[in-house]
Amino acid sequence: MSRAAERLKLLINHLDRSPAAIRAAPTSAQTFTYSSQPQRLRYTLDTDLLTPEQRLFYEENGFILIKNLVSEEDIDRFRKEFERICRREVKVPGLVVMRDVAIARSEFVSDQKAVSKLQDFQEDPELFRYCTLPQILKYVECFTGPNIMAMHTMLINKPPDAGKKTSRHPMHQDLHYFPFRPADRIVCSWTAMEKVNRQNGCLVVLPGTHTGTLQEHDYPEWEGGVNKMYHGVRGYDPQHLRVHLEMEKGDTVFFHPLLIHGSGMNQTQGFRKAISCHYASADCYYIDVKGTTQENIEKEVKEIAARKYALNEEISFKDTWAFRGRLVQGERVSL
Ligand SMILES: O=C(O)CCC(=O)C(=O)O
Ligand SMILES: [Fe+2]
Repeated sequence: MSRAAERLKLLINHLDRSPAAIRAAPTSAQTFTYSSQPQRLRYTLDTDLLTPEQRLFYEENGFILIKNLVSEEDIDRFRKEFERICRREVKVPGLVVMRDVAIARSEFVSDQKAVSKLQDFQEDPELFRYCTLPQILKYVECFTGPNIMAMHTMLINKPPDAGKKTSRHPMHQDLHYFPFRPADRIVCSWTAMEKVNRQNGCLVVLPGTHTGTLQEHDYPEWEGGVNKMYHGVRGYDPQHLRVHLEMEKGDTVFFHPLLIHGSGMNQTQGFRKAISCHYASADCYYIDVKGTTQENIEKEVKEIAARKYALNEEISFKDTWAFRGRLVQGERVSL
């Protein structure tokens, strides 16, 4: 048994007697109970990186925040590359540039300001470097295991709200977008590119919701409009504890794809930036989403892909993922 495992065993035995001891943050009533039969850890793997306390925190809450993980220098380089893309100085194959509904509809604004999100930057060597940073992959491995695929990449440039609250991101579970499983071997890393807080629309999470199931998602009925692909979870308990993840530049949160999360309005004049990647174990497998709550997103993604790649024949939901995914560690087994 490794040292960490030994420590963990000791800790769990200890916890059986004092459950309150490691509750680093308040959580709702559901989830982890400390019985005389220690529960198996199902959301984290035994690597030597996470402390027992960190593992238990993720098991119970579905996320973990690591301070100061990405250097200022790296973040500044990502920001510069983002600006080059906005100025159209570089052309990146496959890149999706999204514009905020309110801003895109308003009178002329310079390109940089209209961009609310970049997606699929796997062919941009500078931005994709984020997905390969060794200090990130070391954490990712605790959730995915050693064979790691970078499946989905985003740089979010949350614009100042134009008064219609369209800068909000509705509460959702990222697994809604993914036709691969198992969910427990998928993790998102999300790094603040500047200080994020409630004023500029930090992430909001509902701790413990990763232990639930995938819910039905759809466009929320918001008066000001909703950004494309920003589906929201239909029914969740509005009374559930919410945690606002206020972070400094370089801080990184890792979270489970079933964790219900979103982000609030950006009430500042600045563009709140974050960079993120969804990783999955290369041992994951694709599922058929026919007859599931994911049928609506499958339809939308297929339509967008057909237009984007001007294809005559239909592209499957699975293929839209299979060709965007990139191996970043280990062996490409199945995805
Ligand atoms: O950065 C944000 O505002 C949240 C983005 C998010 O959760 C997503 O795009 O899935
Ligand atoms: Fe998300």
